[in-house]
Amino acid sequence: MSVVVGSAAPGPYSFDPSTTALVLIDMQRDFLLPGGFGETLGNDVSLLADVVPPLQRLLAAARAAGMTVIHTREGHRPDLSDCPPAKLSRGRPSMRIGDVGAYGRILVRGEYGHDFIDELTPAPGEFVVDKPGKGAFYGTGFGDILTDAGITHLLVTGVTTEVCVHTTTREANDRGYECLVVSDCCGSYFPEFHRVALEMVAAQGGIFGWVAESSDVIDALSLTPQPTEARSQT
Ligand code: TIU
Repeated sequence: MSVVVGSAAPGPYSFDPSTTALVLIDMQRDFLLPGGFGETLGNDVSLLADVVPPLQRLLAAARAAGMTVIHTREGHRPDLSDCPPAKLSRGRPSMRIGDVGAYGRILVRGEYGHDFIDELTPAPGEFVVDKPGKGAFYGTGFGDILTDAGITHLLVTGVTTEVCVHTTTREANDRGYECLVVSDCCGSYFPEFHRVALEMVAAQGGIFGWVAESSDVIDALSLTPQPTEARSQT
């Protein structure tokens, strides 16, 4: 059964929760916690903290509706063989990927900082995709997960709006997925980039997606019949 987010830009967004995945992009300690990679890049990580409460609410609503949930993590193998020089040398950070920071080796798989923040830990049965790049498709099984689950629509959330959220949304749209970017569930170290990145998604008639606030998505999801498991408990 499809539900509609009537307030979405550039126009109403219809989706069937059974063929829609909630995608949480890179809600990792390295990006969100003081002392992590985000901060070593010179960023004010407190700007990302506002994303957490609405994303927790949206995740709860998606779980209640029985939706597919996919969490991504940006990071690399301990030998950094999947981190090209073009990425390793990018910018002028005080520390680089693979260096030992406050939360272990920065953006290295298996390290404390690479893992998800405590508030948004994956539940059993949810997918975790480790990605070496900005987009969720490159070098991962993300595309196969979507195909195998019969997914046609994505609710895209996470950090940062203009980097990994944008790259993933663009890649997904090129592959035929209908994407809604949930505005208050995405965040950037640069408020202006966040605002403009959202405008870019919905401009030109929704050139690669839709944009809406989480409260309106949650309202739409509340109209979804509860999955069998939840129903049998009532
Ligand atoms: N996840 C993600 O967006 N990775 C970044 O490196 N983003 C920055 O904005 N730096």
